[in-house]
Amino acid sequence: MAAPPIPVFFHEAQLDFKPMYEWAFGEKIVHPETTARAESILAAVDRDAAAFRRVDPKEIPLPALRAQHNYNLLTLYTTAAAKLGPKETFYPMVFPRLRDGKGDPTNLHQSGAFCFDSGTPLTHNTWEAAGWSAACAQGAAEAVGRKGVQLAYALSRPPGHHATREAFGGYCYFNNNALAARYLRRRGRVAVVDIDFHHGNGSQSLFYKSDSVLTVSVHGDPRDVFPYFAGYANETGAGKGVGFNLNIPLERGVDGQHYLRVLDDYVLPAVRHFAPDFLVIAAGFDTYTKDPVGDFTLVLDDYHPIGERFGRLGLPTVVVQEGGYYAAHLGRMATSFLHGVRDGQSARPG
Ligand code: Q9C
Ligand code: ZN
Repeated sequence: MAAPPIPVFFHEAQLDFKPMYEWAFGEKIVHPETTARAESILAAVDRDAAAFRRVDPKEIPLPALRAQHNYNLLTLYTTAAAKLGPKETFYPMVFPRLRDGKGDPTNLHQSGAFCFDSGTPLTHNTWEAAGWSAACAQGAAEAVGRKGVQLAYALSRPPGHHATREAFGGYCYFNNNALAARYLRRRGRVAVVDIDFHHGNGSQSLFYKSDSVLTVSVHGDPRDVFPYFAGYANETGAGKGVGFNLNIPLERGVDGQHYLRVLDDYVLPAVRHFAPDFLVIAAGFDTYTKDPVGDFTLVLDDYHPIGERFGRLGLPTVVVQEGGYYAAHLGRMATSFLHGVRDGQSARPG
């Protein structure tokens, strides 16, 4: 029996957000988190109508955002929407040493109180785009949690895994994959596996004290790459969450064979041992060899077998889009990966 098409959650308003540039190691560069990324994925999905169907998300209920994020963060985004013109962009510049959530979210000059890096701009439609991006994750989680869909994909853009309860950063404004996990947690135990090139510091922090959500992240060694201050192997959880966070930092240059071995030897056994009811995959494709930000060396053909490994876990699965900046091939990476998950799910048991 052929598997039903995979729902792809996406809202057109996510295309209106256009971060312009970023300072990277002294250079002013075109911002890597472009609309072309989403367009590449949409084109690949539309070319493959037998496997995918597009779904418009419903607006995410405000209480769902408020349950996860400091209200000041929402106010800050609506402040940007109200105060910035369509051509304006605002980069936080002054960061108080302690981010205790104190600052005036109606004053953009204090936005550094709710932000941890200088590459994540506010514009007049950050709120709109980030809200719909979160809605995609919520919609995909509902499809899996409530409607019994085995695999759903949130084409979330801007991405989310760096966003914490009270701070944006790393191109992320709301933590989309954590919203999906939070939704599913009401119905069972959830494993969040983050395969973006960068450590999922936001998702880690949001579930750090939880024993009902396992967070696992495989990423470039934070001694050398963003987010620098989190992602180390000795971060294993706190309180009753001790043992429910797993970080696997890897050296630069890791290839597909090495990556699959890490999944087989560490990631999949940890997920199986946890025995979750649901799987959320924070799927970044900045592990690609041509990616301008990441420095692993995976090739296009690696993403199907990676997806297949996760599919063979036989769990209802939400895939949430994270990074991946080689836009021209991003659609092929995302769709190969999703085909892999689906093929793994239907190959099971095996
Ligand atoms: N341009 C995600 O992949 N900037 N975020 C590094 C080099 C931060 C990446 C500087 C990279 C954040 C979701
Ligand atoms: Zn990334």
